[in-house]
Amino acid sequence: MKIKNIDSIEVLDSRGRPTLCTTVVLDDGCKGTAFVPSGASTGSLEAHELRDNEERYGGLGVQNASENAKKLLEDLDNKRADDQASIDKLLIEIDGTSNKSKIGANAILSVSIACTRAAANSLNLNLYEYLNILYKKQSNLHTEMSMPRPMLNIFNGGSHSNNDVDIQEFMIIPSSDYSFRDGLMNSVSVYTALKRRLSSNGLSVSVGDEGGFSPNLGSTENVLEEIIASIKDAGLKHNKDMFIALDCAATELFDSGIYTLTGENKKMQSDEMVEYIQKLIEKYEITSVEDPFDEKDWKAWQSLTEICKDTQIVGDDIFVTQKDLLNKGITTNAANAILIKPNQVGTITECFETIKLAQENNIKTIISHRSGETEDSFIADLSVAVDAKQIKTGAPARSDRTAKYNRLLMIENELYP
Ligand code: 2PG
Ligand code: MG
Repeated sequence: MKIKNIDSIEVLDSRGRPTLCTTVVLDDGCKGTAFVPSGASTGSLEAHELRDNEERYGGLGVQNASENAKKLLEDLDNKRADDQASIDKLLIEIDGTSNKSKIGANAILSVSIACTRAAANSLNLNLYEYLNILYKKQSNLHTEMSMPRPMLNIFNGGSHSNNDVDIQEFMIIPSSDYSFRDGLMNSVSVYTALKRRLSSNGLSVSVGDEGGFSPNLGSTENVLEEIIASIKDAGLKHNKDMFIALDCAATELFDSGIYTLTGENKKMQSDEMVEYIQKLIEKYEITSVEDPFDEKDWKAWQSLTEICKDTQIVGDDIFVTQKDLLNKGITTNAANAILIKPNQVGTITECFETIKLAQENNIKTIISHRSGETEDSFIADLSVAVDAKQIKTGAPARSDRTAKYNRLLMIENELYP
């Protein structure tokens, strides 16, 4: 299974922005194709997404990245596709920068993922089975595959919408008492109930970037009230059948030491923001909060993690899937969970290293999509393969999001028929 060709073209993501579609071809005729996602609320230390900055597509073209991906054949020609660690090491060395800015993390990730798919095809294994074998080999852990609980973003605010809601994501999480398929079905009932409520109140039911509804509701509390009412409308019990999670994406709300919530006319210092989040958690029995503070406001992170011990405090922009930052988070007790986004770090091997570090230190893992997605469902297989237990991949609507849920339904049917 030696690499014989790499092809890469510019395609579109769910926001209509260019992204890469890269195919690795092996000498035995097997192929693997990967599409790269793209974020809107990005952490400053994420691996670099190479854009052309030319006139076409408003500067967002990825023709240079696609040329770079194809050129990688010069170094990868004849290398075994199942030697993922060596391939990723080589990709990192060829780029040579600390944030993959020379070749572009988008080019590198597309090749890294395409190799895993090509190798799985060559070995005649399901992608999740192959990734599980690879993860066990690279991490030295005895990882059993498992179905994740989905975190479904049913209401979009922040930079994923143009409404007046400041918090970026309002998510529901079905109870682990349910199978994946039943939990997803319950989640759809809540999504549909919310649509009905909004519609009957004369509010818009058009959706934001991740498929969640996005009318003007002003305050965070108004949205939470609607979601809790929708859980009830669906005949389910909040905190028994269905749980609530937030992604505040607070780096976007922070400027010169102040958090600004325009929807509720609030300006807060760091310690006031800690109190605000703590009150939300208590009043609305929220079980998971992602990026409650700016990526550099480590003190606030530590305070909340200390105060709200039973709540999942998830680091996204603060860790950007990188093991050194997660290490700092572990030693300072800044969070108790991490979001894993392959394109924040750039190779599958580095992703695995961060997941291993989390799992060995009792940090919960959530495999995540980006707000700009494609039909690629790689993260569904990844979440099963590394026993992540949670996946965040948007509303149960729009094919860029349902591609992942549908893939998980197929995997569940194979693993637990
Ligand atoms: C997030 C993500 C995905 P984006 O903040 O967690 O929901 O958004 O891809 O825009 O960073
Ligand atoms: Mg986030």
